[in-house]
Amino acid sequence: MADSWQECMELGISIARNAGKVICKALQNEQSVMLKTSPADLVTETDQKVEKMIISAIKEKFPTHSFIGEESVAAGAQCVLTDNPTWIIDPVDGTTNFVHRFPFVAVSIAFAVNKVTEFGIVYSCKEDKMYTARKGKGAFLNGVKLNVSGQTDITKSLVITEVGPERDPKILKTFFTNLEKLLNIPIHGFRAVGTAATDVCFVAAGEADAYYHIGLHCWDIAAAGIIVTEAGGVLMDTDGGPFDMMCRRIIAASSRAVGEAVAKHIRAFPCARDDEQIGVHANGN
Ligand code: LIP
Repeated sequence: MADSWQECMELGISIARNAGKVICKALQNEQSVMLKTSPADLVTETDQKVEKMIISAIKEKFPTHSFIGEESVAAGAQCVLTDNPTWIIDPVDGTTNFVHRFPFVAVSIAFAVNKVTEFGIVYSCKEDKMYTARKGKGAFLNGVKLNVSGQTDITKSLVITEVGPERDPKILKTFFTNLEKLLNIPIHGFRAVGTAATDVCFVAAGEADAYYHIGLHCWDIAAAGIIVTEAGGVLMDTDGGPFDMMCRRIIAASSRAVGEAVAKHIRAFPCARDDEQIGVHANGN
């Protein structure tokens, strides 16, 4: 059967690479920084410009497709995944890194049909690392096959997490309590890089053994999610249950054993699903 989505994936890769060039060029200039839901939830004109560029380039070829974009949702668009072919886009994953010129910034583009992700693309533009995966066809970094570490022992694991833009004292207390419990297992260590998409790709590449985060969004992890599963990893909710990209909770791990060990030691704070927050970003509350 002709691979009907391959053309979409090839277009997505080309668009991601071009978007990465725009981001890297913009890194040389001072950015006008705006705030979204908190004093640490940043957005720049580059985020908005790159998302518009990605969406218009795709619409030119596929005008009937749907879109979920971080900055479109922030401007009030609905964040609802339908059966229609849908592109899920984070134009600049790691915006705070971008503003500070911390060298981990990624373009994240996923494509879903009937609510199933067909492919994911994460382009870490400063590193020139193109992570890709097609459903059932493996995961790759610049064309080289990716495999998770396969680590099954949490006490031998390097774990990645992020605090995100939350500064609510109760949320921060939960974050640090979770981290303390994991460190006391003990795990080998933790890292926080500031871009969820790249964090998950580190697990896919076998460079870390687990990543967990509460409070991120579907656009942060839709693409990296298929990259880590196609690399042999597992995705789950932070309670160990089935992963749902709209529920804003994720564990990505080298093995089910490590993922479940993380789930056993952490608890989530309540946060509304992406598809229930219609327009919440628009007015920041
Ligand atoms: C970012 C995530 C990161 C998180 C940041 C932010 P953005 O996404 O990728 O993991 O720590 O707070 O949410 O907003 O840069 O696309």
